[in-house]
Amino acid sequence: MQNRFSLKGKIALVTGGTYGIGMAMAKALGKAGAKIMFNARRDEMVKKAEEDYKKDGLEAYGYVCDVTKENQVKAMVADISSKHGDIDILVNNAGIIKRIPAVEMTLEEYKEVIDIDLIGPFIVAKAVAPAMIKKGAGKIINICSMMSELGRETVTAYAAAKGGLKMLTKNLACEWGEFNIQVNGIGPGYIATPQTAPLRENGHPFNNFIINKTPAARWGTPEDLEGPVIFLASNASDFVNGHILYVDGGILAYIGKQP
Ligand code: NAP
Ligand code: GCO
Repeated sequence: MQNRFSLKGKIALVTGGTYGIGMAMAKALGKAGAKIMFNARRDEMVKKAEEDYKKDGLEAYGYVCDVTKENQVKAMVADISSKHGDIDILVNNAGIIKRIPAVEMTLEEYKEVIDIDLIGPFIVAKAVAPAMIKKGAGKIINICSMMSELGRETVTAYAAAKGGLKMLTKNLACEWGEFNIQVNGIGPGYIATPQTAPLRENGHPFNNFIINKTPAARWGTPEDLEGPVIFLASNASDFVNGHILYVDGGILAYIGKQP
């Protein structure tokens, strides 16, 4: 049974793997046997992350690549294929959020979130799919969100992107399932990373709000996503397709603690 979860000999690309959820998932995939490829936009962060992976004894190769730039993505995928082999596992993790009331958000701000969080995953999936189709196997995991299902004030662009990412996941699953490519999503709950730091720190009321909305009564950690990503990246999930696995401590099941 353990072999079902082994990633030995696999090439995994995790976008946005320089810190946060992406790095945690990439390290998990590496510890399960995969060779890690990762990318982000800032060269200094890519270099720092490579050192971090090495400290954990993991073989990881970083690329400075913006997921919204198709030419950069194609060049990265081609370089990985020529130096290491075709990508077996793609985790579309790179993403941003802008917390701005819709009426105040500029069109440029809205488009930037959609570009990175929804168009980026399409660009990268489209770049890795031909080799997966040729091989007759592949795993694509899109990192969705609570906002793939729920809304809240100030995150309109992000919710639109993550809602779209849920349906992109389901539709690619339909289109590529016959080639033995499983396309699924992970929907993390509220996870303690730099992205959510403004909501947790300096006594922000959102901190207790989320703890009261979560049956697990805590914020998630990036490490909480290690098992789910190994499951969806491994043969253990070969008949799971078009599924969004929510790793949220129960938020989506809960009306919230009685006052
Ligand atoms: P984070 O701490 O802000 O890290 C984001 C990562 O993505 C960084 O490595 C960043 O590096 C990279 N990135 C951003 N834009 C990029 C681009 N255009 N091209 C390439 N890389 C890019 O975020 P996180 O909290 O770890 O979240 C990771 C993913 O999980 C996101 O998709 C987020 O929406 C999702 N998520 C987060 C939570 C949460 O509570 N934290 C919950 C649900 C879902 P550079 O800036 O250097 O490019
Ligand atoms: C917010 C948070 C959330 C989390 C995550 C929840 O401002 O509401 O940033 O959007 O990032 O997506 O699943």
